[in-house]
Amino acid sequence: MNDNKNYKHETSLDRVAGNGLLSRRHLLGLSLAGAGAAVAGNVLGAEAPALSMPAWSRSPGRGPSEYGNPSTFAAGIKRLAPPPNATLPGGGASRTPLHLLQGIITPNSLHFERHHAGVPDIDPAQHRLVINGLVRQPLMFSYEDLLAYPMESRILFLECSGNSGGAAGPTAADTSAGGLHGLLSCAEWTGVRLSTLLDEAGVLPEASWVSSTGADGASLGRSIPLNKALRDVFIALYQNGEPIRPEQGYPMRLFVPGWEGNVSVKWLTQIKLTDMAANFKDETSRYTELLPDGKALQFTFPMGTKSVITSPSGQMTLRRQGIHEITGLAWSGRGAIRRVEVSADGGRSWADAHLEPNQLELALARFRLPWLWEGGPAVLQSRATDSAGNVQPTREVFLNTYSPANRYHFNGIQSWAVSAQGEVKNVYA
Ligand SMILES: Nc1nc2c(c(=O)[nH]1)N[C@H]1C(S)=C(S)[C@@H](COP(=O)(O)O)O[C@H]1N2
Ligand SMILES: [Mo]
Repeated sequence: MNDNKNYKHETSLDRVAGNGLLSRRHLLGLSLAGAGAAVAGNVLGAEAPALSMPAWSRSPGRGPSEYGNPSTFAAGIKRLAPPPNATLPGGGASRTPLHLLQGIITPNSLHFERHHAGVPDIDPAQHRLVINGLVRQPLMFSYEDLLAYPMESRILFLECSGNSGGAAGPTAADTSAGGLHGLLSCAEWTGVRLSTLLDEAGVLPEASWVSSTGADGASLGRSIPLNKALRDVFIALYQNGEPIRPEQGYPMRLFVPGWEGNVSVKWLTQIKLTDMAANFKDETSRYTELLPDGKALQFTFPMGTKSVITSPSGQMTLRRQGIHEITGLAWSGRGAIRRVEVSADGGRSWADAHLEPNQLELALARFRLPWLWEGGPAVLQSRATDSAGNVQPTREVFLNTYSPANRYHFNGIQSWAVSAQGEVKNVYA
């Protein structure tokens, strides 16, 4: 057995902020050995038993298969899906279990879903995409037609503007990181640039907006300004290398990098060039942010600069004192992530977390920082800064900006409290 309190005598640990935060240099060659016994109970004692050969090492396993599945032992890693809603058939959302995943890529089976009227079962051979309105030459494409165009791939996050809305509510929900922030995913998306198709249609000089409509029962429609449509918007056909999933808009969706998820219209069937926004119901009565004076902000497109700690996080329990890695995700709809700071004392002191160099624009960033938990209470927070200099606001600053009823675009700093028993809980600090 090892003594997991060895760290108390360890002088080589580089403490960088209050309540046990350790330097990110410990992740980059500055060893935690010596304190190693505190990282995990993995030191073999003299009395260690001989290794025995498990059953699965003694005979051949099952053969190759056509479409792979996770280990049955990992079957608990699922989307957080609510029970079906009888009043809104097919409507609702399932969340990505952010606290059970690592890295930045969301596996397709765990990409969050938000449907206004369920997932249509579209036969690509019968699906059409029309481009019309203020164009010289209206066009119609089949799925096969689009597959013949030049494509490009980008790793991009997608976030619903209702994500983390619960964190703007009056009481702190007892939930997990995925439960609170899981209307967020990140994938490698491949498709055809919208500008390629608009060039072919010939945009007329009067056109200044692009409205897109889906082929689902909701006929969801959204308008975006033409300059964004020409800059980096594309029609996504592939998601992490395979055709996009029905839940994500098979056979094709609009993908609008960095902007609220609602504008990335799934099951895309029409793109219409206009000289003004269409003012669809989902950009008037919904997806607008109520302000303290009763007015509402319309067309708040980019998602805010934001970060969340995915571990340790809500509903987890730290089972031993010693060194734990604090890790999470950061992103911004206005650029790349440049910095993530972490606090273990509710925001009194902060330390820079480790980020990989060369962060991608409009993608998730994974941050990490070692933390020595000595058994006392702690409040863990993270704060992101993006390449445009935007800093994630406190919850209080966010709440003061909007009406108390607003639940969209929440990007305030969120707090996980760790009790002396090691229980981790969402709190308002
Ligand atoms: N046609 C259509 N497009 C849609 C929706 C929808 O219900 N219908 N939901 C929108 C919303 S609110 C979000 S957040 C994203 C969710 O994308 P996902 O389900 O692939 O995660 O799709 C958007 N596009
Ligand atoms: Mo959304």
